[in-house]
Amino acid sequence: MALTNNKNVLAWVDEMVALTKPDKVVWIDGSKEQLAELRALSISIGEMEPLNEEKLPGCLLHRTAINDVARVEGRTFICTRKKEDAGPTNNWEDPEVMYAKLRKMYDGVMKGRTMYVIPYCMGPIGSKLSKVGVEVTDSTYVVLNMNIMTRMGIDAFNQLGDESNDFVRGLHSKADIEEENRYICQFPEDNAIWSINSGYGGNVLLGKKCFALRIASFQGKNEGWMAEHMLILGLENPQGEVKYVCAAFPSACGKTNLAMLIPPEVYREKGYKVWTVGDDIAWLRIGDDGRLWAINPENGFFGVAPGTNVKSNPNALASTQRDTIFTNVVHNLDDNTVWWEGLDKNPPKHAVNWKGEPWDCTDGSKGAHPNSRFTSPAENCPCISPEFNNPQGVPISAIVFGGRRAKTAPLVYQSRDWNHGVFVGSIMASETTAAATGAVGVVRRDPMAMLPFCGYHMGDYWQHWIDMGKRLGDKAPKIFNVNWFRTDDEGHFIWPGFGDNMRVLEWIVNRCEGKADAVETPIGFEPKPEDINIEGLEDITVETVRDLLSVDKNLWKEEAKGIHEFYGRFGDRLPKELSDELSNLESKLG
Ligand code: GTP
Ligand code: SPV
Ligand code: MN
Repeated sequence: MALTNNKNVLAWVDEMVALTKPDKVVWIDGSKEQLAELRALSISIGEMEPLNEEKLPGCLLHRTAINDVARVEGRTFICTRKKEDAGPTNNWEDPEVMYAKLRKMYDGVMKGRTMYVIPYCMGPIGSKLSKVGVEVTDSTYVVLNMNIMTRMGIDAFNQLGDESNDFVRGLHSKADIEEENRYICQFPEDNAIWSINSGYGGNVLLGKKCFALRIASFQGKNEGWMAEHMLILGLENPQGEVKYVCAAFPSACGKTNLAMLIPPEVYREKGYKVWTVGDDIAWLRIGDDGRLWAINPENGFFGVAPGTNVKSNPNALASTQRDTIFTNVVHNLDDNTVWWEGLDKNPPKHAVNWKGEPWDCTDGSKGAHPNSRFTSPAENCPCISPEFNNPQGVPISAIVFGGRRAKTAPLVYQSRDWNHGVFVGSIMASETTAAATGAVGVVRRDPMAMLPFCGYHMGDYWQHWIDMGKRLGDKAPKIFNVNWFRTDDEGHFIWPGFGDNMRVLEWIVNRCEGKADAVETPIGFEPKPEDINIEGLEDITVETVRDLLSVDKNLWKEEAKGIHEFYGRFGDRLPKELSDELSNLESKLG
């Protein structure tokens, strides 16, 4: 039975039913009873496997098809009426052409299947900053994941109300999981997302990247706010004051880890603590006080499993110990639990790998897919911020950009002002990871970590950043860049990273409060090496920090050439402020 009187929702669901022709339609109310039924159903049809109820209560294991393990950027489209509105960094197709092509593929695709109608809210229920979506899908994996990642169920329809038409329409079908017919299509001008032939996270949990970034970035441009690929954390000092920081790193470059950071002992003793508000997406608006405020639109974490362990990220690991869905990890048959590379040094002897094959690690192959994931409720996280559900969000003091760079980028630097900070974000580059299909380890430009997620022309997006800065004036957050991934001649990471990133965060927050010194370099302000606290670190000396902060002018001159080339793609939509910043950098490099 329909759960809403909203005629816009009812008419759209009718249209989707007429197109896909499911045997049955189930409206998801979010009740415990309905979820228990769905879990049982999902297990009975083999989509999920139940895990050890004592060790991992409420947890489930899922394996995707072998050809369907990550986002597919080559098959992701922004369908705006005018091609130039999608910009040079997005795949584009005319909406009418794409709808016509996809309609043929969706026609009758749910025959013999059930359609689930999922109402969900991105952001705290009752917040003016939140937005509602409705996803129809033929996958129980999607329903059970959406239950963790969003505020799902009847509350979302209450938030929408009976009259509003402001909801994002998401259509998903697994179809036959055919790689060559996989499409992830955003129609920003229609508030619509059509996804077909995938059953993997970012392609099918339509509230996440498709809505909360691609559609929302377009909405934000038109409505005067921002949707960003950023974690949000609160850093509490010994006096109990909390400062909030947002950070944008590309996929699999450390957002979840930084968001859940546990400070090193020397900081913990003094009373420092980090609180997690979000680990992947931030929606940012200017508050009544003129400052920038952030909410996390999500309700859970879709985190990278490999490398997560008691040392690197105990908070993430703790979050996965109940009511979690594991995707593409190793199934330990001895005690019906899960394992992944980097969890501990005891791979299970009697196990099944992510492909569903018997596996015992002796052949040298990886048991878990490098992009295997956990979906965990935010409320499981031991350091979840008391402000997590605050409808106002949290005020942001600093914005941090970063990526994986073996050489060029120093450990940390600060931009001279907002527009220079927008420049710093726009020239971000990072080595690619397993979070998207394609080659891994290739350096590519990834402005603001939004290359795969910006729902409109990247030049207009940069202009929007510049305009937001004008509105914020002297209340604008300070902008920084970090790089945890510089390597030595043997390719080892020099900086210990993880909890020790606190040492860099401290300098960042102190800079925001005018409490720390800096030296000017051609690329921006840097700490004096002795101002990064290395107390308690074994292998790091002030000299190592000096090295990590070094700016190689020759590498940066090469970099400037690369930026020219990249900027050239944006034509007259490149804001003049940014080309001026590039000239300025070149003149400072000499
Ligand atoms: P998405 O969920 O794809 O957006 O990724 P993310 O940005 O949240 O990345 P995550 O925190 O899951 O980290 C991805 C990988 O980077 C993991 O293998 C981590 O072990 C590794 N990593 C995270 N932080 C650090 C760090 O400070 N230093 C080093 N060397 N590796 C890190
Ligand atoms: C990312 O790739 O940035 C992720 C995972 O957070 S996904 O949901 O697949 O986009
Ligand atoms: Mn992400």
